[in-house]
Amino acid sequence: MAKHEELPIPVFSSLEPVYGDGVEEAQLRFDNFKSKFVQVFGHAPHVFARSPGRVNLIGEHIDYEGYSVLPMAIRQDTIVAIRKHDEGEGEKVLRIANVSDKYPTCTYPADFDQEIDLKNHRWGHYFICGYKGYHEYAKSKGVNVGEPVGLDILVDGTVPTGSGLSSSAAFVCSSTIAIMAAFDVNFPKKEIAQLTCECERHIGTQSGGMDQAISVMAKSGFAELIDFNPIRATDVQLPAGGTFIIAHSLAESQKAVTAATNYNNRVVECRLAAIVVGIKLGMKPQEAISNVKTLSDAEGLCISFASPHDSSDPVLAVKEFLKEEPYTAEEIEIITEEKLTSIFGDSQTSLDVLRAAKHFKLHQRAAHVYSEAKRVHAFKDTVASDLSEEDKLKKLGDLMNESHHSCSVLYECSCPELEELVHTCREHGALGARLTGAGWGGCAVALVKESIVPQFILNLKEHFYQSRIDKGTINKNDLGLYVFASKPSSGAAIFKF
Ligand code: NG1
Ligand code: MG
Repeated sequence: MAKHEELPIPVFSSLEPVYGDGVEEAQLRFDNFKSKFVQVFGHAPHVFARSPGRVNLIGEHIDYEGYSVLPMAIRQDTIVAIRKHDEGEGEKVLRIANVSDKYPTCTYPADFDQEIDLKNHRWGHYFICGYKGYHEYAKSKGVNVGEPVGLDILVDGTVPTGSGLSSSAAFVCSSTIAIMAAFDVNFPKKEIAQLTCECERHIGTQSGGMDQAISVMAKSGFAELIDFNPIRATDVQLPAGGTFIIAHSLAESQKAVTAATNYNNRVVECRLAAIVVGIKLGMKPQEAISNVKTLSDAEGLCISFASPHDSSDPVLAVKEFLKEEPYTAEEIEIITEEKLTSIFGDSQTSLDVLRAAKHFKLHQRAAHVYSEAKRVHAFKDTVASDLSEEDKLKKLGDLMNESHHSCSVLYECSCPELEELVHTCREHGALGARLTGAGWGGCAVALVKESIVPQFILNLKEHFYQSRIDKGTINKNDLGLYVFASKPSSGAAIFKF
């Protein structure tokens, strides 16, 4: 039998296989969605695609450094309906409408081939990522996409935005898959995961591939260990006695807007740390700049350069080769013998980072990445171990707490609201709690014993959310959107009804 990731995106003629218990609610949503499409565009859509958000259980900010991560899909998703115009029909434009009034209809020419205008952020840009991605991919495979034709598109997303649950990947993946389905092509999931990861970078964040990989390849009932280069997913069956609770800190992180100082800044710092480690291990600066792209590349060097009495442990290499005080650009340039602006000359988003950065915390960022990469494997090994369920859950919780500490102190991607939330979770019985996703706002994920779930959620409501309800930050009736238990859900799908 072909491996899961080698299979194309499944095509279904009913909602049942994807939505399971929630099928009635999903049916209602799709019925309204279809009517809305007809109301907006005057025709029925040809095809639908869906792709879910995700919660990352452990392995934060290491996917772009080449290390494995361990997320699971959540039931919240983005659905996209599409109708491809016949040749010669109407204007050759992409009209992208949303069921929510928050998102005004966006229009782009069907032959859109310039870079996305990052200075003017528009929600439709995420669809365009998928559109560009599909065309780039088709070109590389020699698929003829024919003359540009108009597309009518309607979108409905239930993954909360700016929450670290990857609404962006849900949108980009469902768009890409819907476009492919409209053009009658389908590829193996692992290729779509790679493609969508690359095409989301058009939005200006130098993301790793975790979100798209899990969104495309998730299987109901399992978390997945995702490896990169090449992308691969291995099922991880979580212990039955534990539940993951997702809770929003109510601080929204606008990654597309803050990329230069937050997300992309860390990507640049990791790259610099990797180059410096490479040079300290004996590589010529030019050689390190050309070949050492990630901290996992640098770890590979630690192994091959280490003499018998040296350790090849990258955590020790960080201690030995990277000073704890932040580096100035000039200090790094003495080591690299090249201007940072020329090292990153081919990437505008990295140049934006260099312009905004005061200094570079190479030691701390690398120490986080290497220790977090180990925690992912410890998590997976714990799940598979023969510890008692009680001990397993405790160990998983400890690893989540350690991960949060590292994100907060070494990677500095937390924020006061997330700190308060994580502490509140632990005070009320969570075995472990951590920020999830990029951070700087968004959600925390807590591991809680199944038996205390209802009480735990009540406690969070009382001790974290009530004061925010009183202040009017959120509406009491919306609480279910901000704190909920989550089971591992299924991945991307195409629907043809
Ligand atoms: P979110 O939380 O969706 O912004 C981001 C990246 C991931 C990963 C995490 C941190 C994108 C699309 N996703 O996720 O690849 O690096 O942060 O672990 O940028
Ligand atoms: Mg995102």
